[in-house]
Amino acid sequence: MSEHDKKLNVTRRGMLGATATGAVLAGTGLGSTLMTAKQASAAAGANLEPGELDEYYGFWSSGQTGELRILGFPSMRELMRVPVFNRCSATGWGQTNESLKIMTDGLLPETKEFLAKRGMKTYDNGDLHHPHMSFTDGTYDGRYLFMNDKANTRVARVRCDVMKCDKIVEIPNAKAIHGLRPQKFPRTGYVFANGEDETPLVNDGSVLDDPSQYVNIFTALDGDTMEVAWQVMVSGNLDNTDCDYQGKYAYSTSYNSEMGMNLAEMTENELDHVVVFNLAEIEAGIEAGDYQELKGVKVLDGRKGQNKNYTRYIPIPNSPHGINTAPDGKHVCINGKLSPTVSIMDVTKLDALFASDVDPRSCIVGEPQLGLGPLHTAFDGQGNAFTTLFLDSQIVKWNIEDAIKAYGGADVDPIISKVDVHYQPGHNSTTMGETNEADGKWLISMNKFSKDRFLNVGPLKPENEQLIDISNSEMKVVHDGPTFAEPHDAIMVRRDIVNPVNVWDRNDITWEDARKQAEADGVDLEDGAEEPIRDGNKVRVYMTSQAPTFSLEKFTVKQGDEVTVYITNLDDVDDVTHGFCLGNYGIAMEVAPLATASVTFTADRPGVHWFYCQWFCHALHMEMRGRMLVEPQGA
Ligand code: RUQ
Ligand code: CUA
Repeated sequence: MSEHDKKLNVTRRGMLGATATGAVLAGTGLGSTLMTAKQASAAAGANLEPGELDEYYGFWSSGQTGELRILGFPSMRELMRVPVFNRCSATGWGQTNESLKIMTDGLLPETKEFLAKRGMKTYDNGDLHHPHMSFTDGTYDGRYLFMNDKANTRVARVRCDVMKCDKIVEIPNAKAIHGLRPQKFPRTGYVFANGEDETPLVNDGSVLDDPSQYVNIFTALDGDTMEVAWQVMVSGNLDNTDCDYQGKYAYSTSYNSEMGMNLAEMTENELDHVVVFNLAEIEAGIEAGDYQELKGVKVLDGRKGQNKNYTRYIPIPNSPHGINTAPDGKHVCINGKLSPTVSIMDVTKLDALFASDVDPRSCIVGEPQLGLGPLHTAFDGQGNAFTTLFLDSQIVKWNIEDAIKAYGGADVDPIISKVDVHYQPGHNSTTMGETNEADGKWLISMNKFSKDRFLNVGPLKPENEQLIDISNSEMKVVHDGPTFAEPHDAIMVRRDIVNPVNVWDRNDITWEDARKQAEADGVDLEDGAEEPIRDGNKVRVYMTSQAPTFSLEKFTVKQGDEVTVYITNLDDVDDVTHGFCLGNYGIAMEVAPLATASVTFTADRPGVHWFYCQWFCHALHMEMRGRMLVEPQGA
């Protein structure tokens, strides 16, 4: 047992073991006070007492649901859903003017045109796979979360101060943004995003069924401005991506080096590759003007055979999927998927790879055989790695240094233990595991199938996420967590890093447009206006909310008017959110403490229409309502 194991054994397992005796006085960590049996098992972590707070924030993708989810970890209690690429009935995301601005500003002009023909302002679906936090100096800094949309080729950002999405950009030239990671060092910095599907570079129909003219695109965004900094054309589909702790390289797996169009073609080669991107060389290439400008973006040519110093292609067996940099800052695990191996790349050997004509495989320093279907690897910060085995339905714990020794010919088995999971794991994540502060406490296995683990809910089953205690050499599954479509990936962030506010700042940028419009109308948002302000057939209604009333009990407009309702919530109390729901108009939105929210619609139904507060706020919440009176046309 390592020193670390021993210590954890005392603080966690020791207490667990002591539950039978009723009470235990433990001398270290959590145990310096007298604990009851119940508290002791709570200290084991997964089951918190009512009112107890979790040690970590979990930020979860939701796959084809298109939202971000926040969980308390390790209790796995779902705390919040943050709408991003989806429409949300509760918050009005995708309907309020503030959210529509975020959802539409970053769309490509041709997309806006295309959607307008369908009567849409924005896409209302998304496929969110990879949420990752911004970094400073190799660890999370609590500023932002970044995430991809594979369905409609977008990247979004969520502000961690208010836990709302503030930017969504559609990436030009690329197709299907999949792998996504923020730069770890010196800071984010860049956000790296993989284009998974290959298409003609100018995809306007002039090239169709001629795959030889298709390319894949790697994109670097600026995490501060959310503008595309540059793109690199590559050969082969890009799958997952990660970057180093030195700020020099990013790298992406590629599962279709064949550039095949069907399954047989795509899996033909025994070896696919990892593409390594040399950030300094790419920046120098841009400086030197070695790019073409396409849709406002500088695109460099880093395809195979170009022999430029922007990229290198390292052969990897076979259709590699996940790629994960270890907290040691040196080793990168590339998960073989169709190969039972994980290839270990040494980042300190990458300089040589770009400087001379060395064999690209020279930076592979280990390739342990772990089991069938390795997809993703997580780390404990103590030299061990945890790899999901999709086909075997297992997690394997193995030692990186031992794997390197074995590759060098030593007679050591790097595999420490395996644990069954239920079933078919994709991603796994450890607490702080993708940072240089990995703490080796917990692992979550995100399993694609749950089959018989839960009550049957019909042909569509939940996925299953299993919490695993990794504080000992034997891993232990301690919790099953069913979840709906489809958490791919998650990060677990120490709670001291994340510090959201309780009420909005009145000066927040989110309702800047409302502020300007109110100013032009001579209205103070915090006072509201007694009467609607008419400007042709545009009518603006300024209201405030304070439990349990709106400042207007009624307002009158004419049929056919374009009405904008602005609501400012004057309640600056924790958790007193109001809403505005306009019956049979399909309108609803959230207005959190001290926020302003607005919504625009055409008053095309004459008559009396009640609006009400749809977030329970007060004993007189039911009474928090009013009327919109719509005078019929010609009246
Ligand atoms: S990928 S199951 Cu979309 Cu993250 Cu590996
Ligand atoms: Cu205000 Cu309910």
